[in-house]
Amino acid sequence: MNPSVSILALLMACAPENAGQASTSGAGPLGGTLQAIMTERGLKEEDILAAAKTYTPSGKLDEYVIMASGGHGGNLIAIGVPSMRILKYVAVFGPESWQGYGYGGLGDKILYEDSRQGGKEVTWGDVHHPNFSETKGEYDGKYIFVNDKANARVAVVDLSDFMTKQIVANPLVMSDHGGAFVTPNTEYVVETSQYAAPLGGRYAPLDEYDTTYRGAAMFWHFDKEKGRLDQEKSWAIELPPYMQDLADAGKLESDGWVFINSWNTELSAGSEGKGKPFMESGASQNDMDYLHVINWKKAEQLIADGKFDIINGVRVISLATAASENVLTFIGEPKSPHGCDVTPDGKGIVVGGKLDTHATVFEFSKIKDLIEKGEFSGKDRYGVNVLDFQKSIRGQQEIGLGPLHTVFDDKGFAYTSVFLDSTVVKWNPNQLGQPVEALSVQYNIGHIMAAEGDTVSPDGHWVVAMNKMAQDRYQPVGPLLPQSFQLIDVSGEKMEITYDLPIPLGEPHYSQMIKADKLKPLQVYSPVGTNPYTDEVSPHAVTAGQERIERDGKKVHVYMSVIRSHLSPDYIDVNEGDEVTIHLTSLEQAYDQVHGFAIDMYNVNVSMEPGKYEEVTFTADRAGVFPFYCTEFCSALHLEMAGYLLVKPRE
Ligand code: RUQ
Ligand code: CUA
Repeated sequence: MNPSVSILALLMACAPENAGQASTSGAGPLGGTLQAIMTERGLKEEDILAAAKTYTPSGKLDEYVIMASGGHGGNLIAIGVPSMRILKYVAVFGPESWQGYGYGGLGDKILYEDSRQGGKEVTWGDVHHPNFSETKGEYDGKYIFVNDKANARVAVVDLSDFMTKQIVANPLVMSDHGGAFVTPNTEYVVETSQYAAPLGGRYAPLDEYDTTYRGAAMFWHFDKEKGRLDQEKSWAIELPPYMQDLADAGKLESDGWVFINSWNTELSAGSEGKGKPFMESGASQNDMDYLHVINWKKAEQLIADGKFDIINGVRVISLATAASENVLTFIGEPKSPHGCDVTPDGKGIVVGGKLDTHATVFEFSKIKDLIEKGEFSGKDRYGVNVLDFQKSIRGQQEIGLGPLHTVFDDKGFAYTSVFLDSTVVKWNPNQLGQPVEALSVQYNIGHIMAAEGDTVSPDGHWVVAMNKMAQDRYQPVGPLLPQSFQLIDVSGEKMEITYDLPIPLGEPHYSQMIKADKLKPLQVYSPVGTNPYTDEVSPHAVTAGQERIERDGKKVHVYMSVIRSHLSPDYIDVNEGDEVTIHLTSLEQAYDQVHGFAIDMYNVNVSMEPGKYEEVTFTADRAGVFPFYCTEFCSALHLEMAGYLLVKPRE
């Protein structure tokens, strides 16, 4: 729209009262009221325009869904676009009581057992980069994968019910960052290390940083039939201790390759207690670090040929093999690199630099050519071939101070987040030179995301600035402030901020935005008794009339049905010390008829969506009378949906 046309005038011209009239004098009832509200609230025309672009009337659905990392909240956040309404927090790496995740139900196995590494129980995660599953380079709406930087784990969230179905712990490294990136047909979910350490969780003093400390790129094989990562078919490549950072998988022309940046070719391990500089300056000495170029199709072949070692149960291509086979090659990248984003056509790789003013665009065809011809400019200290920087790049784009991440639209433009300048810079990766436009955002933007932005065909229209700071944007709520998303309309000639959304539960790192009609979520679990973790009807599910309590020595099995508005059986008599298992079946098949099941004082709490099977097991180690009840206001007689657990004391 031409901004010089008065929006107010337009609105009034459209008002039914003005139909057929040429006058836009502002006298009509709508115009009059709108004008009064604008005056009263101090709104400008562009505010009204932004509201019109994003306001979504009651009952209207959003066109896109964002799945955002919830950072150290350990969760994922589903957000509608353009309304920016928060739709759901999806519990992933930490317990969450609304979804009944981590309070005695079936999800506990995923959260507390499967995700253990070295025996420690970890109940939080630092979610970094969510990635949708892809088919032919397009989001297919089936799964989303996230990594946990803090504990080197990857989770699979099923988008049929927005539940976490699997968490795997990386057996090699202690922390990750370059994840969870998918290859264009979700053959693999890539997870690369961040802070180097001896692989497999061994001890070694910091003196051995250069000789013993290592990074790794883990290629988790995804079994699309089962919808789970297959640990047996997964493998890894050993990497130098250069602190690998962001990563991205090649697509189209560069399919079969993965790119990872890094920021510590200095091999700084901090002060080491020896008066050396902190990592902050120790790792910022060199003007260039190394972009890691990995030929994963070739690596897959090496694995098939048996050219691997086994570390902690994982097949690992050694650094020496990766180097000699050119499965791994390096190219210099300036300065304090961050962000590594492959262009939608797969031809370019854009790398930002936290201490640089440019984004560097690497040209895949040049890289491939140099590797094929064996034209290297040298080797790094670990024997990995290094390509000449100038011969590998398309060029460099002037951006501003501290470019980080880059996303793409449908018109061939790139949008880079610029942390220090607090701007979004629009530029053309095929026509490097002057940026097209810089938009100020509030403040210190980290990640940036675009509609369908990581696919081979981004949608354009919407870009989201994921800002790290928001000091004066929202009503103050104490020294810990929410993070801030700004929805930017990039469809017009100028970028416009249309909505500010505070994110009050963790610091998001990255997100993706999918066309809403690609998502086909379930309304109910069907048939009745479906175990959401197996997608099959549980052999322990009940139908109406089959409810019962069975006792086998000190083991008590309760087969309970859940339906408006009773839990059946509604009393459970056990002895102190008994091991109690309650098999719960929701007999509901009506959409949105959700119940819950909680036992007071026993830390038992599960969510019972229609048709769902759940199972809780606990030891009745506290004698007394414990009411249990339904936790969702499901019907007029919801309060009556309750019963008693009676635990008879030992003599
Ligand atoms: S990374 S701000 Cu947040 Cu995981 Cu670039
Ligand atoms: Cu069922 Cu409340």
